[in-house]
Amino acid sequence: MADLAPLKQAVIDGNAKKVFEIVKAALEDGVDPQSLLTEHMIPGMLEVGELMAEGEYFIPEVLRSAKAMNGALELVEPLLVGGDRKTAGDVIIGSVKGDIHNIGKNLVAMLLKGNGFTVTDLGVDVPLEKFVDAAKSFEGPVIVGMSALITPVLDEMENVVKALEEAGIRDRVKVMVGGAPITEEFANSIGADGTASDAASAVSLAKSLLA
Ligand code: B1M
Repeated sequence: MADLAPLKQAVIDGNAKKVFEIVKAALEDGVDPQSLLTEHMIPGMLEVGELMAEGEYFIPEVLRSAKAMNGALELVEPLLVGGDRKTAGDVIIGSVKGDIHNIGKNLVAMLLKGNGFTVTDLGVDVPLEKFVDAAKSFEGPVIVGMSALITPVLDEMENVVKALEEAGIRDRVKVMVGGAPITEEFANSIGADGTASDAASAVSLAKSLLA
């Protein structure tokens, strides 16, 4: 049986090889991929955030951890995403303009796909026109999901909501926002339709928004 104890520390150390090997061995042993994320890898990234806030870690160290995490996510993704099935709905997702964090956004996209949603991932640092154009390209209901991890970019979420209104498509577009600094109050204040604190809750929210 794969030894999972060192996985969190390997993420903190940014040891991509070790993270990849532990995750690979665990998956071969039949360990639940979601528990690898929620019990080991995400807590590792959160500790990296604390080390960054304390001035112990700087960008190079944080980037190493992010690369280690993203490398192993490639192993986890096919298992979370699963095979073909009827779509549960369409979701456009991206990290807003000015924000290049993508780990949380990628996890949300992965879990949505795993739950049958068709996901258009616009990537990071996405200008509002891209969100609006993508939403316009759908005729029926669609969710626009925006992720933000840093407070200076939060206004951009409100700008996108306003731009969707100005484009005359707000009535058929649901807006979902998320990321560490996002609160329910903030989501309400910008006119979003909902927020979720993690990827699993994002799936439940997406289901309820399109129900
Ligand atoms: Co940055 N960074 N970072 N960083 N970084 C944070 C966010 C920070 C909290 C660290 C700290 O100081 N403690 C801080 C933000 C402070 C603030 O503004 N409130 C910070 C800062 C300041 C910065 C820079 C400004 C640093 C600098 O340059 N001086 C810079 C900004 C760059 C930019 O975006 N313009 C920067 C850069 C970076 C790296 C590039 C080095 C790297 C990102 C690499 C990458 O993503 N590929 C990085 C990282 C890794 C972090 C921390 C350490 C980890 C983020 C992460 O991956 N978390 C982060 C500390 C922290 O968050 N505690 C930090 C794990 C991930 C699974 O969680 O992303 O929260 P999270 O996603 C969750 C939920 O939030 C939710 O579900 C996800 C899964 O459970 N969720 C959604 C997310 N999106 C959602 C969307 C939804 C629904 C739910 O619907 C659409």
